Amino acid sequence: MTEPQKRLTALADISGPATRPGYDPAGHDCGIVHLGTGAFHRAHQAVYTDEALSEEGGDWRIVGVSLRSQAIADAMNPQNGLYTLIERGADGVSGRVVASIDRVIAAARDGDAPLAALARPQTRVVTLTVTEKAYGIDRKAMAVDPAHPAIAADLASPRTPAGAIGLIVESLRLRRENNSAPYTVLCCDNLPENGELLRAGVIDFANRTDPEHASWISRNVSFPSSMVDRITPAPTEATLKEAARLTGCVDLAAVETEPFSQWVIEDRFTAGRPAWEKGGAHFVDDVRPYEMMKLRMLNGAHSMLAYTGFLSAHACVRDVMADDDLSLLVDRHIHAAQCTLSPVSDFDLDQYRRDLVMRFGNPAIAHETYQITMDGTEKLPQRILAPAMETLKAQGDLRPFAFAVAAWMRFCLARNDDDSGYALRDPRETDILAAVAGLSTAEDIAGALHGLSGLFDPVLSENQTWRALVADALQTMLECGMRAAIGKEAEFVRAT
Ligand code: CS2
Repeated sequence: MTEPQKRLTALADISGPATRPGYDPAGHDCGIVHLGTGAFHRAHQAVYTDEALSEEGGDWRIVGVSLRSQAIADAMNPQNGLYTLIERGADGVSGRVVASIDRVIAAARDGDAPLAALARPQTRVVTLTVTEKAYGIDRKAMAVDPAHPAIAADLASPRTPAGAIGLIVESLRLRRENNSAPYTVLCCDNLPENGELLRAGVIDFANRTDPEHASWISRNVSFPSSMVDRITPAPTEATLKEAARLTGCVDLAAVETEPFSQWVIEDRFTAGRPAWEKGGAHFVDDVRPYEMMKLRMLNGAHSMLAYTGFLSAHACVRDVMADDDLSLLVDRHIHAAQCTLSPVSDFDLDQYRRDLVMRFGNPAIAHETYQITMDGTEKLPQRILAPAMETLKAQGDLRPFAFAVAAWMRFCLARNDDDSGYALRDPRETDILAAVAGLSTAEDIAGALHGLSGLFDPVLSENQTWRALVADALQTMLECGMRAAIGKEAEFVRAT
């Protein structure tokens, strides 16, 4: 195939097998502002919105806002927001062009454009995928962390905010001033009770600057929770090449993902919403059982396999699953997580577990283990530590969770078994490296990391059984190397 030259700028440009949306984008105004227009949003919420627009129409196109990156705006705006969604399944590849995003604002250079988009009366829903660490909410206190860089900056100048919470608070104030009804705020990050959490952060932030506004928000703004799921690796050259084949155009904003997709949402929208159910979204009264299932079974196993897999030279999740010993430990972890859950109505958890193993093993998806290792301190509490604490309470088997935590601790040393180094990429990187500096024994390292402020609940960190299991697993990892430690752990599982 000759390489295409023309950039994707209009649906009429498409000359390949990619399918097109069933609507004319120009006929629909924007009704959603999305904060965090990365690959995940383009593989998930934007696709549900595309389906809703195709099936039901409505003024529901999306204005994307990138809080940090300018690259996404630079890739998408010259394409009028169009991009290719590539689905890679075990039995083939398919592509479609998505037209639900109108444009992307790069907050770092576009002045007050984010506030203007949020304050626009036509904006009726604000969705977010900004990653766990971007909120700056102390999850134990259910309040903002005034030391978080974005929170500190926005508390100092609340009228010119740059962070997610500051933008929401100020734009809601502008809307009140202009007599526009509030929008609904829908958090789509992998956090437990994400709507409730964001609500608490927004109200606490507002309280610190304008208590009357805080009380108005608490009375008038709805923050439903939602659970999102779709495995989406970072796009690569191969993604762009495949998009060129599918569209006959150059597409610098293409994303690739698995065929599976899930979105469970609490149906509390005060200013209307797109017909996301047309794209398969599931509306429920209480999202908690679904999010717990996903955070503990999928994301928990993901974190465990990322630390063990990365440190045993498995670049991708599919390579982990092709390693018999490690895939056995992944399945053990998923099962241990499942044991902490109450039944989820209309849902077969055993089937979910089998599906997860298949999804992780998808040979067509190159999902890097290193990508998942990022931000461990933000992910561990809800993914691994919460189910570990419940297992402790129920006197269940703590070993799978201790093994996962030991692997994270081994990763915190920032060096492979061959002594080559890598970046931790964790917001608490400095604390972590300072805590483990100069330590060499498993007991000392585990002791230091258990002592990181606010990370481990004392119920767990002061439990001797737990501490011994973590230290033993870490000891084997340090003494024998990660791959051999995996082998020994798998041998233990097979023997019991
Ligand atoms: C992953 C998630 O990077 C990670 O931490 O566990 O991004 C995961 O791929 C998604 O939640 C799947 O829906």
